[in-house]
Amino acid sequence: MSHAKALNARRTEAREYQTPASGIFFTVAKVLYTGRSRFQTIEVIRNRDYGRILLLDGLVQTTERDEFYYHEMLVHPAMASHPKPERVLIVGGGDGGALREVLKHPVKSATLVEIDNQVIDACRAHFPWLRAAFRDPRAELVIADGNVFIEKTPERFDVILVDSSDPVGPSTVLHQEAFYRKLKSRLKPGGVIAAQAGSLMLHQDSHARKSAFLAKMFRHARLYLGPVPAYPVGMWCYDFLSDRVDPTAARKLRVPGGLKYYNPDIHRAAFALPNFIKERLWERPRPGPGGQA
Ligand code: AG3
Repeated sequence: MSHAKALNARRTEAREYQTPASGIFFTVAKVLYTGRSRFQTIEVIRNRDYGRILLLDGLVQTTERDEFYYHEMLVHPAMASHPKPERVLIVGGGDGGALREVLKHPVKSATLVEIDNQVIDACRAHFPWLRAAFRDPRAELVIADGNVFIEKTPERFDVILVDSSDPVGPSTVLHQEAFYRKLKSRLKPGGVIAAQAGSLMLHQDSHARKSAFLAKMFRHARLYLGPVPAYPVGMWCYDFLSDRVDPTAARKLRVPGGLKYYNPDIHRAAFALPNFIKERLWERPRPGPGGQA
């Protein structure tokens, strides 16, 4: 769902209508890129406070100023709690921020599957970390629909990261049960999935719907939170999924140096949820001391 205004290279303001009645705006210091691919409209603008901003169909995907809040929280909880993450898959994330974070770990390979070549081109030109990440010999880029790639690939991964767009509109399939079944079948034993899950306030129906099937599919299916200032309402959700790795019991988190947001205290705190969201999640009954649920 996009409420974006038409593209205009001379525009002075970019607004994301997060709902038909509220949202966020940025004054435009410069329009750096506008394009329309087979899949979406692509814009990169510059704003005084947030630096370069990538918008797809009028929705803010990443900003120079706050991208590390999101990318570190999508990537490191899974990577730091997996005992030995060697093969990593990123679905989406054409701006390369998640890839850059994955490469801070001693992985053997990091495969990024992005549907829209034009997003890669726009980001290569305007987000310098993308070029740097692709120079790393461990990084591999595949231009394909993530949903189709995951069906066809013979590979198995230790960690799969889903850096999709919102759980409404064109990315909806990446938030559905069939997709998660396929992802699970591509995990190595002991593997972990982390997926961006949308806004804490705006996507509550999606959290409730997803948690109902995810809790049946994985022994550990946990929603966790982190702030992202330029995303809707500023508070973002992620799913952590694994049959073996319990994110809140991991004794040793392997945290790379030089991070700006994530650390072990943040990791522990991120899994604490407010009451209103806990009440909406389908929580798996846990066996009590006498064996009853
Ligand atoms: N990842 C999720 C962006 C969702 C933002 N939604 C919105 N502004 N309505 C985008 C890719 C970042 N690497």
